[in-house]
Amino acid sequence: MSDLNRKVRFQTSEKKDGNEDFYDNTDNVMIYDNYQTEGSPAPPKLQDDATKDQQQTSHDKSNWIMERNQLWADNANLTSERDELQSSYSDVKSHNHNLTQKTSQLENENDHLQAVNNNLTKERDELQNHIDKKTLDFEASFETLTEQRDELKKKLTDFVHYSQQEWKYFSGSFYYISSNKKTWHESRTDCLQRGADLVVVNSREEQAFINQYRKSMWIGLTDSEREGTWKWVDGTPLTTSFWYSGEPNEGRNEDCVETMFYRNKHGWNDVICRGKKLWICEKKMFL
Ligand SMILES: [Ca+2]
Ligand SMILES: [Ca+2]
Ligand SMILES: [Ca+2]
Repeated sequence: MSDLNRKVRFQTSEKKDGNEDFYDNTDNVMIYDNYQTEGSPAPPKLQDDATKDQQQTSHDKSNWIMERNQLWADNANLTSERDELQSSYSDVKSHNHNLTQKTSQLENENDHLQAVNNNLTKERDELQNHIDKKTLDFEASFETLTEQRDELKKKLTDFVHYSQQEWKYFSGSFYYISSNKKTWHESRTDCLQRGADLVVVNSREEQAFINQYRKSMWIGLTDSEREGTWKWVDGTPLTTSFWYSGEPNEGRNEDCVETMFYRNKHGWNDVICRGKKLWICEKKMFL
């Protein structure tokens, strides 16, 4: 510091003697910078030093102002940068918050979709099981229907066939009445060859249907297996009978039965099986 180096110097060149001049010349006391002792080179002239000091001070002041201005400018820049960073930080923070919310929403949506997917999978499996069961049911039904259709086709074919052969239809059966005469066994064989059998009389109505032909004909009833035990050709026992008055009488080993039209009356009669008579076949249709 230049202030610390200031010393007092007298202008000895004008001192003549003693202390009296000392006081007279106190007005000439000058302050120097960079004082040097006696014998050193003379200090610079006062006028030059003052000017230099002023110039230095002015220069320092100018520098300080410049530095201060620079610092203000730097401060302003830093403040601006800080504000920008603060703003950016806020944006990032806000963005991060939004992302967190979005992530949370997506997780919720994902959970919801997972639940929906699970439900749909379950429903699909149930539907698949239902479809599989229905398919099996349908296949079974289809098989049954196919069988029924085949049966109906066969029945229709039979119906057409027996109709064309001039068989007579009555209450679920076709009937064939022969035009020639044979033994009971030969007659039954003929019916079997036609896909039928000798008639089994199941009701009064059926007997009435047969009576309208006003003929004597073999029917499918016999006691040839066991005397007195009448049995139809389909294996069923006799329950409802329409015997002619006085029949069955067994006569001469009479084991086969005809439905007889005699003296304007209808009824059954047991006769020997080897006699030759007309016969009537029955073909059940089960329509
Ligand atoms: Ca019958
Ligand atoms: Ca008999
Ligand atoms: Ca008889």
